[in-house]
Amino acid sequence: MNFNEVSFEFAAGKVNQLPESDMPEVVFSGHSNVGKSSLINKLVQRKALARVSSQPGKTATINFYKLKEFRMVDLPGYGYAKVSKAEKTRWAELVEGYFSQQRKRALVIQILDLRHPPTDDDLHMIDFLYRGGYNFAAVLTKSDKLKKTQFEKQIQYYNDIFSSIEHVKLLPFSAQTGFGNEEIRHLIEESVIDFNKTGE
Ligand SMILES: Nc1nc2c(ncn2[C@@H]2O[C@H](COP(=O)(O)OP(=O)(O)O)[C@@H](O)[C@H]2O)c(=O)[nH]1
Ligand SMILES: [Mg+2]
Repeated sequence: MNFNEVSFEFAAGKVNQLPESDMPEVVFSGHSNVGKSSLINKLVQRKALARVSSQPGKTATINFYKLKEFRMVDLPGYGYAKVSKAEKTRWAELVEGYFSQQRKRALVIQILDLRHPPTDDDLHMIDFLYRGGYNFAAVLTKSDKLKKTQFEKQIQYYNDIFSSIEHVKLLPFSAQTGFGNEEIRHLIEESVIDFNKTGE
């Protein structure tokens, strides 16, 4: 599957601005600063398709990137403490509005920081995805920051956390070294192919 022909397509700040869903979508969700933009850039081997460390708290949009066979949907990061209540409400309306639409969602990638336990917001999101029956996987990022024994301990920790959820895939990753990149691409490819076979 071609991951290199990619272009930014659209930023939606309101539910009624969401573009038509006429291609399989791969959705990226995570806490602000977890490394979502870095993951997206690494997958498509572009330095700055998704901006890294853009100012948190800036107007949150859902960004669409078009590839040959699917779209990447970059949800606004959540959990940034300094965001106003009004902005949090807007975030919730936008993201809930996105998920409430009938769309060609092939896969949701929930990004978590391998070094730390999931936050309450992370757990809320995971619960939402699980209950909603979405095909989702967890990418455990920033793995380069851990030494081998710590790495193994954290992988075990995350395995235990997710043990009650059947079939969820856990994928360790590092945007710095590229570790795990191939596995994530493979999962995306598989999910898009499966989606095209079985339809919505
Ligand atoms: N060491 C390391 N740093 C990372 C990794 N992924 C992201 N970062 C850093 O974490 C910060 C936030 O990354 P960014 O991609 O902007 O996060 P986003 O807010 O979730 O989009 C930046 O300083 C990145 O360079 C990783 O895998 N390893
Ligand atoms: Mg970002």
